[in-house]
Amino acid sequence: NAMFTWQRTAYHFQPQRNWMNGCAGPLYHKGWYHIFYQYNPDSAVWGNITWGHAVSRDLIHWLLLPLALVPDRWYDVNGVWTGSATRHPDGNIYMLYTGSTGNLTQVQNLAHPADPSDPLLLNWVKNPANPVLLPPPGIGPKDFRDPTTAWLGPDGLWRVAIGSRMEKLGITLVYKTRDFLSYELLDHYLHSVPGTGMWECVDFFPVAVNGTKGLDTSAAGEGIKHVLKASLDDTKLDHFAVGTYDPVEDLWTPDDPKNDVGIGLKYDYGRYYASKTFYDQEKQRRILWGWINETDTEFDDLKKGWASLQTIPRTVVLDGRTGADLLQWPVEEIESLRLRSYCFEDVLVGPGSVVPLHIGSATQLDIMAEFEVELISGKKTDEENSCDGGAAERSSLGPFGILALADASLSELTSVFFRPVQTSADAVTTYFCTDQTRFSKFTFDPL
Ligand code: DQQ
Repeated sequence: NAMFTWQRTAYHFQPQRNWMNGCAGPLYHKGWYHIFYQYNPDSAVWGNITWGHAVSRDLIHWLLLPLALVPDRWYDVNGVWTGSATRHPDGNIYMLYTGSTGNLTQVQNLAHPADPSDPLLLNWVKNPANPVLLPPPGIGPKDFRDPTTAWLGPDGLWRVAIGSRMEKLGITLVYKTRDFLSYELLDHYLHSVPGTGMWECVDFFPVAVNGTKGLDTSAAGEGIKHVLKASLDDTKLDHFAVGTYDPVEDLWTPDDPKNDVGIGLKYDYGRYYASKTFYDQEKQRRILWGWINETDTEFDDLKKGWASLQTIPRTVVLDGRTGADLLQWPVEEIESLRLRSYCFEDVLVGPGSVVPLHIGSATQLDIMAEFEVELISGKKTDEENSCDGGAAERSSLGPFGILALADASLSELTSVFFRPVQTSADAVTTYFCTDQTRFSKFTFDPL
């Protein structure tokens, strides 16, 4: 019989074993990048959610540290959930996080490093005033979670946003605070979008209209746009929109209502959820973490003993070409992992062909590919289709892409491909797809 072994990843962040979901409180402090991550120390399925903690000098190589926050109070006994860090001018770090209480009510709690001068922020202390925020009237006790990093307003008060819903209306509540202990709920939402349901893991951050530098979360005013993002509980997809924030009225308005939060652009069209950004004040970057949840079953996860990854962190800037989208790119530190590279220019990929690219053997590949497609103007249009047909279904212009993890006979492979669909004589919609129906899930070690 063959010994099944599931490949572990080589360079995506994951703990040694067990379940991980979205990150929390990412920050840069005294020479170290910190990630806290929701973790189940006891099993490879969600539960007993605790904050794992790791540090890195380069966002690529990580050192696992002891658990930072465990569910050991009545106000977080059913889980230390998503939270965010605010680096305060007083030199302290204010960590707000959601606790799931004994009766599964979601409340917000405050924690601080025991010693803010410790570069590793090893020990954390929960504020005796916890919980500092309870679900307000009209908000469901299980619809009140995931506080954002706070930002400073022109009145000298901090703002914190928390996603929620009213029926199917996705909403973002905003609280004002001076001390992170007592809060005033604003009498209006920062923003809301009908039909989008519960907004999890809300993120709200400024981006520079010109240039590629990241901005501190409190930046506002001329030459700045604000991104509002929500993880939609109903669809498990991360949506964002670019808009304009009025820091006096505490109102955010999408620049393009057709691309509002939850109905327009997504950060990523693969497995990607519960993302969160932080401002890297060392290199003046806005960095985005995303959680890659599994596509296999709980049985598989228990069998292999681990579940989920974090994406390679990405820098995020406004797309200067349109001012209406974001450009994301893996942090430059990832290039330190590249040992050798091959470049293939002007490879012609004819219809129905598979063109092998000979690179010798490799265990991990970082592939950058550009495809040029010649439009056949005036061609009959394809009926609108998407990724659903997998890599086998053809449209007039594709699909084309990469066969990754393919064995020599091409019986096992993972397709990553583009499918342009000519929806009218000169308009094309392009889908970016993966087809995992024939992917190689095991490596066989025949005994
Ligand atoms: N996961 C956390 C919540 C958050 C959800 C609980 C997003 O705080 O809303 O593990 O996946």
